[in-house]
Amino acid sequence: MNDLLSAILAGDRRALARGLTQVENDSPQAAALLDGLFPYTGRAWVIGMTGAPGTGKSSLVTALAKAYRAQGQTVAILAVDPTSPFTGGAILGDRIRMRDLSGDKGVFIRSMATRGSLGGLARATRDAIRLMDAAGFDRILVETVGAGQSEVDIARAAYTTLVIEAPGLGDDVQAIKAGILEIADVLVVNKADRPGADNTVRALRTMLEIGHPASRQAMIRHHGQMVAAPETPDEANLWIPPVIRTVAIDGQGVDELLEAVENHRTHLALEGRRTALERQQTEIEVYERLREALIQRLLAEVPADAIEAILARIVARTLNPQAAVKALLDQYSQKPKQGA
Ligand SMILES: Nc1nc2c(ncn2[C@@H]2O[C@H](COP(=O)(O)OP(=O)(O)OP(=O)(O)O)[C@@H](O)[C@H]2O)c(=O)[nH]1
Ligand SMILES: [Mg+2]
Repeated sequence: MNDLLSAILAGDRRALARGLTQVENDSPQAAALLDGLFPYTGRAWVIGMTGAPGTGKSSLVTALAKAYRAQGQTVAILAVDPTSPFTGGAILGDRIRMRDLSGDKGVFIRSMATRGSLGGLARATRDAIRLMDAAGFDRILVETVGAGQSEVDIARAAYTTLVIEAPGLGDDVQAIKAGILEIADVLVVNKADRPGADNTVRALRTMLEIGHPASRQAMIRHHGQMVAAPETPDEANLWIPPVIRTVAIDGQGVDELLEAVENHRTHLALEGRRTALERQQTEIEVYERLREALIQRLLAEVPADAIEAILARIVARTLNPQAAVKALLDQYSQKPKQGA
């Protein structure tokens, strides 16, 4: 295990690939590996990229990776597919799309599919990012299809989150899901070569104005005239997500996109914002893990037929779910032992 650990820290790609497989399988070795690696993480900049199917995420990941390589940064790519239990067709397409990157030792590409629950995928994603981080990559690009919870999970593992839209996904405002503004640090309108891109940009800007008060300076009445209100320190502190147009297939706008990501990175580096973000993400992760661990610990004590009996009673309306949980906790939860 120590060999694998030191090989990953030394940037050995095969060791990294093996470590990632263990993380994906949630093996006991993976836990030991992560224990050893954790002190060496926190150096890479993690960029989450999410959006509806086919908006051009993989093409954009490839283009962004190339732009970072041109700057001399190393890049690891993690393609997370929450919709499929197999690394199937989409990934095969990505291989072709990302083929420009193959053979470059400064790029590492890995895909991960759902094993078991979505919660399991979120954990595996975080852990995979940590391995890539410890292996010394400067930038980690994490692609996931915008499928509800998964994009929020990715945002919780990334420092900068890009939300990718494309024109022609139906009604422009309808296609842009609510809640996206909360997770987007940079909004990308890809396929800007296609008709309708202007409408998509406009729709996003409108949503930003409604959702982000600081994105339009407040107007106040002053001596009978409407003038811009002075910025409050709080507003000056806010990051307003820029809207960037790209054409991933020919590289248009990719430099601007890279600049927006790096600006966000600089923004977070100031005034302890990054620490605050990490504190927030850490809290979520620790509670998630705690919840999972407590449930597993409890269920390890409860005989399976006892659970079955409880479920049957609830269905028969002779027990309600709240009372069932209370009874389980009363009967099985470990009380601190005297002297322990
Ligand atoms: N015209 C045009 N086509 C693009 C652009 N970017 C990507 N495409 C095409 O759109 C299709 C989907 O691109 P992908 O990069 O696979 O999109 P994706 O979002 O990763 O797709 P999934 O991972 O399946 O959700 C491919 O045929 C790309 O060649 C663009 O800027 N303009
Ligand atoms: Mg893709």
